[in-house]
Amino acid sequence: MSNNLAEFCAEMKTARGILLTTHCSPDGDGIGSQIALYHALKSAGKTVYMHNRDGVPRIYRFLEGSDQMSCGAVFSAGEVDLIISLDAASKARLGFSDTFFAERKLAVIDHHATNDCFGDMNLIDTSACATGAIVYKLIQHLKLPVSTAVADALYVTLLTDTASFRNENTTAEVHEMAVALIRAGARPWPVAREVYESRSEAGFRLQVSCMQTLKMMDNGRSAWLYVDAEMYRKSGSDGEDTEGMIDLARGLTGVEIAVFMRPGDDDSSWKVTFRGKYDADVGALAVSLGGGGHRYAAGVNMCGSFDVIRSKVRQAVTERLD
Ligand SMILES: [Mn+2]
Repeated sequence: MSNNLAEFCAEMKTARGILLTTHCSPDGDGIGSQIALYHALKSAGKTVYMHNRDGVPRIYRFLEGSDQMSCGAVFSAGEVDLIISLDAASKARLGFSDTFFAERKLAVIDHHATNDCFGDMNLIDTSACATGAIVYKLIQHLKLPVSTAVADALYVTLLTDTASFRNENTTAEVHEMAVALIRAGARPWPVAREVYESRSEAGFRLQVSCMQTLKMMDNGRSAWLYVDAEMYRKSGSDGEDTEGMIDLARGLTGVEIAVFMRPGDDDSSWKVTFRGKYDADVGALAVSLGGGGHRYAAGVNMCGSFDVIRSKVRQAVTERLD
């Protein structure tokens, strides 16, 4: 990775305008990585922009600089010659058309094992617990300051991609990085309050309806939950309010694979999310259905009716548990 790191640094130094982006339906790792690198490069005097297709989820809007993020299918707010993609395993996951990338160099920073190296330059470290951990190394390599704003944003990437320091990717290095960030000014309690203790009443009511959809399959080895458009409408909630619901299913004893379904971006598609707990590799499961992700957390967008998709997924899950 070190050679790539040097190449990345050289490219960033010569770039006139840098655009930082992440995948659709961004998570804490994508948003935190964008914001951390934004502040760090700004402090070096670079012209930097942040943009992603869907914007900043409500629970991450407390991060300083999040109001500088633009969103939508196109970016036209400034001149850009280098795009840096953060935490996206494929170009398609960014959700932009080809014209978005025209005449702009594309650099990729990511930690997904399924990353297909779609950039002109690729900084991929599959051993990193979060893309934010790679961004941290980059910032250190560039000798840029880790301000409180950078520290909070990077802390969010660690916290969310390790599921609060619980997942198997929680190593001594992860805790060491967390210590360094806290010493640099990251605030664990205010961050945890914003990320995990700010569910709206509408979101809570959605969770109640979602929990009623629980189905146990494969002799209790898989647990299934979903929300649909009607539940959103009744409770006054949206897709952002589904954050963390799949973990309720994985938390059941004996469950090896948890599956969560919610409406996709259009009427004819569904987002299917997977969590694994023991041996079953849900990353491979998602890939077999056309998606991607990690060994214990993955997902796929599928077109079709709820029933058809569910039976397809059910078959794939059962095969995976054989
Ligand atoms: Mn990530």
